[in-house]
Amino acid sequence: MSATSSSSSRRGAFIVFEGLDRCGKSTQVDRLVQRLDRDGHKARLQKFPDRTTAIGKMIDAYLQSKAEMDDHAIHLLFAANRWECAAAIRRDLENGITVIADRYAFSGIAFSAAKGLPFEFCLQPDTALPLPDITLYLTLPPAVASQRSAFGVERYETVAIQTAVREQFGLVANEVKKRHGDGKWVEVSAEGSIEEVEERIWGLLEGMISGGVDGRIGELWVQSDESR
Ligand code: DGP
Repeated sequence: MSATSSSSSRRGAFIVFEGLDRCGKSTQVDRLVQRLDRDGHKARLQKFPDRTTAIGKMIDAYLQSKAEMDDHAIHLLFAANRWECAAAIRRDLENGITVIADRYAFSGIAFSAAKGLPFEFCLQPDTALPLPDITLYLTLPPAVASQRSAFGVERYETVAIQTAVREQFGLVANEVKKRHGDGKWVEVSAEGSIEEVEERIWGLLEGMISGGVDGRIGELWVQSDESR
């Protein structure tokens, strides 16, 4: 993290990246964080799941198929993993730090609903987490993602699962737009070179990051007066 702040009175932006496995999301998140650091912005990367905590270690074992777990139980663990990071996210945003999350509650819903859990059940445990100011959903056809290196290493990396997850992400997008407004969920094509995708993303985020954000941090799935 760098030492200078972009704005003193406005809070930091909470930016979430979502997408199917191997869509290039983590590469883009890393490049964005490096770019902000180079430009002297205060920014922090938050990966979900955060595999470093006690809960994160259980999730990691599950994803690597070293442990089995009931679908509901693992869903709640993923949500608990986000809750244990929520206070730090809120604090950083209030201190003018941009927080960039690699996945968030939207993956939680999409992956668990794709396994057959009821959508409403999937949505509940993340209610009132910090609301992202924008979620960029990187799009790539599952068949293209499956050609990328290392696809298939972890539990969810099959074309059938990724196709089902993509369908659920569509429902999640509708829910975000309905409850929080159209501008909170933006699709970005992840096709093309790494540099091309990076510029596409930067074009969408530059204003919000350099200007900071006005107003209080919202609560996920809780409709405020502004979003009604
Ligand atoms: P990643 O570290 O970004 O490769 O994500 C690990 C895997 O975990 C990926 O297949 C997506 C999945 N995942 C991420 N968050 C959640 C969640 O909240 N619930 C479920 N069921 N799966 C998730």
